Order: sequence, then C-alpha cells, then structure tokens
Amino acid sequence: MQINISHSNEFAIRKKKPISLTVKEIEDFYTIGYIVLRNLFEPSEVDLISQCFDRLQKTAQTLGSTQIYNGSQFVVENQRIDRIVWMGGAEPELLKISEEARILLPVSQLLKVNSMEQLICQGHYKLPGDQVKFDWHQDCQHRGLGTADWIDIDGRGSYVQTLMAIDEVTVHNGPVSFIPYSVQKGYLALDQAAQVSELFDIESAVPLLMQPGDIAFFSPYAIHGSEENRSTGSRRVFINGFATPGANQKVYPGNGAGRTVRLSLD
Ligand SMILES: O=C(O)CCC(=O)C(=O)O
Repeated sequence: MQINISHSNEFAIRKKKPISLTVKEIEDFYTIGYIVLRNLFEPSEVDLISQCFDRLQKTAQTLGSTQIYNGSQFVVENQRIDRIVWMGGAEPELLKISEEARILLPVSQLLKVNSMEQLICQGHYKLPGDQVKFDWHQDCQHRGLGTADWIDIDGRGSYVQTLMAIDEVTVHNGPVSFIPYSVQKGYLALDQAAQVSELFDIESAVPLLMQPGDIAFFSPYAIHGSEENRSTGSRRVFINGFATPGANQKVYPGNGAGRTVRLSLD
C-alpha cells in the first residue's frame, strides 16, 4: 500500500525546536544591526521551500511583466525575476513556514510582543546572469518611515526582517553585505543621498556567507545591499518581515499580506 504524505505532514515531522535568543544576541541585533542563527531549518525543510520557489519561478517566467497572479505579486521583466512578493499567496506552505516558532520566537523577543503583523513573505532568486542586485538601503525606507505609512512606535525600528538562505550564499553569488553598527545612525534617506559613501564606510561592509537553513535577522536601520550573482548557480533567499502592531499603515500586495501572526510554543 502506498502512503501519501502531504507537504505539511512531512514538514511537521522533521521540525526542530525553537531556540530563544540570548541577551547578547538581542544586544547585537540592536547595536550591530543583525544576527545570524545557523542551521535553523533542516535540509528536508529547505528542500520543500525550494520546491515552492521552483514552482513560482516557472510561473514567473511565463508572465513576462509585473503583475499580481494567484495571490502573489510577481515583479518580473521578461525572464528576469526581480522578486516575488507575498509568495505565500500562491504557495500557502510558505506562510506556514514563516509563522514557525523558530522564526517568530526570536522576532517576538526582539519586538517584545507575541502578536506581529507580517508584511513581507518574499523571494529573491538571483539566477546566474540575471544581474539582479540591491543598492545600499535601510528597510525602514521601504516601510515608509518619514511618511504616513510608518510610525516607529517602539523607537527601535518596530520591525524585524528575516532572510533564510535556500542555496548556499558565497562571496561569488551576491551575498547580502551589512555595514556593522550602521543601525546606530538612524534613518539616512540613502535614496536621496548624492554620494552614499559620504554617509558610511563602504569598506567596512561584511558579506553574510550562509548555508541553506541559516537565517539572518536584521534591524530596519541596518544598512545593507548586495551585488549581482557572478556564479553559475542560483542564490535564492526567503525573506519574511514582521512589524510591531500599530507601526504600519500601508496596504501590501498579495492575498493575506499584513496578516497577524502569533507566537505559539505548543
Ligand atoms: O536578496 C538580497 O540580496 C537583498 C535582500 C535585502 O536587501 C532585504 O531583504 O532587505
């Protein structure tokens, strides 16, 4: 007799236990701007996520131009995938992963809340030769700090971005690089700066080298960016972002974006 195991059962069977952040990790997040938790997800789980990414990649490459499709927003131009926004709209398994306690426990410790608004559930693919890169920025700018869209209600960012490596991230395939301690500079409106190099020391950038299943947690004030992928393999990352309730006023694209997620340690 053949027994069919659904994705969600397989996922539940193999999951690891959530681990609390140490006092030092919380301090590092708010002073250095980022921390990396290694090996949070098992290879079998990363493989399931990768299969969701593969299905969405196939869809993205048939669309040709940016549009909402099947509950997700595909930001694409011909074959180039810039990003897939709210991936969980089209692949609900990704929403289940993003509300896992291994992700939400650290986030809830950092934000000091048990319920959070999930604004981001996004995939960056960086396929070989696609030239996708991300200029130096702070995520608080994307959240709309300085506009009616965003209030930093806890005065420490009120937001945590998480980034899981799906493929190995090396120096050659466009790792995200961070400027350590830049979080302490506050909001710099880098998009309006004539020369970003006058605002921080680009030479101090640290590339985050990651194994599949590692997750970086970073502050919305941390300056970061990434170069294009110069390798022959993909560099895919799964990004989820969580806000303190009340900070965000903006409507994000995708079915269910902005949902409330609660930490559950059962
Ligand atoms: O995928 C990348 O290289 C950039 C990620 C990023 O900038 C972000 O998550 O804010």
